[in-house]
Amino acid sequence: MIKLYDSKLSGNAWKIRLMLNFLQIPYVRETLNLAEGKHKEDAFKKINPFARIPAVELADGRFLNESNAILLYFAEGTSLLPVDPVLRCKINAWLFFEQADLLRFLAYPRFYTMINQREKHQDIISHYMELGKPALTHVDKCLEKNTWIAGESLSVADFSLYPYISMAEEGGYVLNEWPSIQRWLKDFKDIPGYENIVNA
Ligand SMILES: N[C@@H](CCC(=O)N[C@@H](CS)C(=O)NCC(=O)O)C(=O)O
Repeated sequence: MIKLYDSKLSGNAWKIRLMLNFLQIPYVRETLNLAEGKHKEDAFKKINPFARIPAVELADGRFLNESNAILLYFAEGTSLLPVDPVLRCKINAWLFFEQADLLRFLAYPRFYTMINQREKHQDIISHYMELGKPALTHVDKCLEKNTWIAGESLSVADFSLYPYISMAEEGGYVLNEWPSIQRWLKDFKDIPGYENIVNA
């Protein structure tokens, strides 16, 4: 059985649960409390040398890490990842964009809000939001033309971008500014196996 190492409120880990559910791949969870710091210990670094979640342990005992790399692993051979190299390149481009241009700028304002340190980190939050807004506008423009992030089919790119965009308002973004993103967020919630980040 596949084991997913996650934490309760991690959007990066939510990406993996959404895809495993969609693909109906059974898995068990080991949910870490990141505040306890177990992920920084040597034992966990054998699971993920980057000392972060998410990580996956395969049935044969090998490990996968980095959320988008994990998504690609599970999507291989499914409708979420086409065989054509140009279409794959288009999807991969979105995965790189998510890591470089979106993740940090959406996740940190939310994180500082969650740990009640918004005031302390106001400068970095404003800076990140200045960088995050044009990236969201880029996503919105693309979704004006396409049903899904990488075209007319649901793909790995949707699973990568959905969690942090859907939670952006928790960090102070106002998603009304991006109507096509709002339409896509609604559509994504209807995919098979969808579950909220906290499903309890
Ligand atoms: N680029 C990584 C980022 C993973 C990441 O930032 N994970 C966070 C939780 S969402 C974490 O484990 N943070 C703990 C730490 O950095 O100490 C990915 O996409 O998987």
